[in-house]
Amino acid sequence: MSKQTFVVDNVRRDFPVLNQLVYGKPLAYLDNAATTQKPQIVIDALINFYQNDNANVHRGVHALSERADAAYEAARLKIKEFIGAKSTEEIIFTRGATEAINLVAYSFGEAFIHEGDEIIISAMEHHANIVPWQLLCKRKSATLIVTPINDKGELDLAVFKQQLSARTKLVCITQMSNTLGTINPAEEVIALSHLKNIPVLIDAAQSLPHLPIDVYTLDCDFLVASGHKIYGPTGIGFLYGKKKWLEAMPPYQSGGAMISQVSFETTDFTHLPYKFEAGTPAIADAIALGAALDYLNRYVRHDLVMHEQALLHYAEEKMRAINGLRIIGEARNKGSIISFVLDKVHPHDIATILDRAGVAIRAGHHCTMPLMRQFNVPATARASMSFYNTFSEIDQLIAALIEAKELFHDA
Ligand code: ALA
Repeated sequence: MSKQTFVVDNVRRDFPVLNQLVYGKPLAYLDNAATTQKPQIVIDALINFYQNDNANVHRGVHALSERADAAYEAARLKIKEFIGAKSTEEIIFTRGATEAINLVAYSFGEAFIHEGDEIIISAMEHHANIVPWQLLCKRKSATLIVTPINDKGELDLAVFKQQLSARTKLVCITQMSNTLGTINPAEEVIALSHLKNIPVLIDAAQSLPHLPIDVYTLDCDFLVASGHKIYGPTGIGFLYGKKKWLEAMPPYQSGGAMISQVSFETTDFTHLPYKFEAGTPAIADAIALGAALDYLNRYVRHDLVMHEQALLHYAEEKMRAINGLRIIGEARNKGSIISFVLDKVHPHDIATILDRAGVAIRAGHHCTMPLMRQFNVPATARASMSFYNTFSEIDQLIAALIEAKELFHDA
């Protein structure tokens, strides 16, 4: 299919929510790492499903059920193709990246983690890629090992290499930090781990919206992502897993749809991917996630990435010129996320002042409390850009930041 030329003003018209005033100012939505806005095609997919096709999947023979089933499975196929998986059997729908990680922690953990084993994560992980492993280690008397990062927010690969051992049974690393924007060298992490036959889970919740990913080339064993961060609905996401692992793993949740035979004595489970999809799934949301991927496929991904990178560099340069502003996370390879602190102004106050200027950012620990401790800050303010953002929105952000600074410094 031929691709459309990327023109930011045209793209913005596809996202109705962007066209509004907040406190009388044009909305500059710069909280894309928390959740992205939805193009009309995604909103239409949700409406269309409930208006015309609503039925359960894998159960009925009536027309609506067959339509729902076909659209749900078409969405799975779109994900498979979007990430370059070999088969739709390797794509499990989940509520999001968090549930996908929990699935692996429980199921892979049940089968393959034993007393004395080690699981490696990095110091920049989101709580969703820390806590499930912590709980698993507790259940199994295993040990959680943390790979450190340097002051720029880059993974220490030399230490990582030393940490890999015969005890290591799994490596779980984010491909792009939601707080620092750091893009980790996932290929190297995976290659180093595979040299010792250690499987790797990649948290792509932040990277998938910003980087073209091909799981086949990447050769990761698992990859997780959330729909709402890639222009789809909330409450839907997926786990990619190599078939050899998914087949060897026991079910995570049990109930309807994941069985082939049930008696009161015993149950046989059905095949992939349904073995891991107990109960009625988020059907409309899965279909709308497929629509979000259709939307991205209209463009050359590289063009979207280049625009986001240009916004990132423009914003960073302007921010560096503000006295007393410190950017947290200065990795050489970064996605379009900027965490920062401003002398004498609490991040929550920054976010509140910016909000009054129509600029939406996030302030807090961003579900990365250990990272806040490393950088010795209680919280940061965070601006995160998408391809639908503009340079004038960055100017709006910078003007509001200067205003915030003056307000507090003159006080
Ligand atoms: N993980 C999301 C964020 O970084 C919620 O804001």
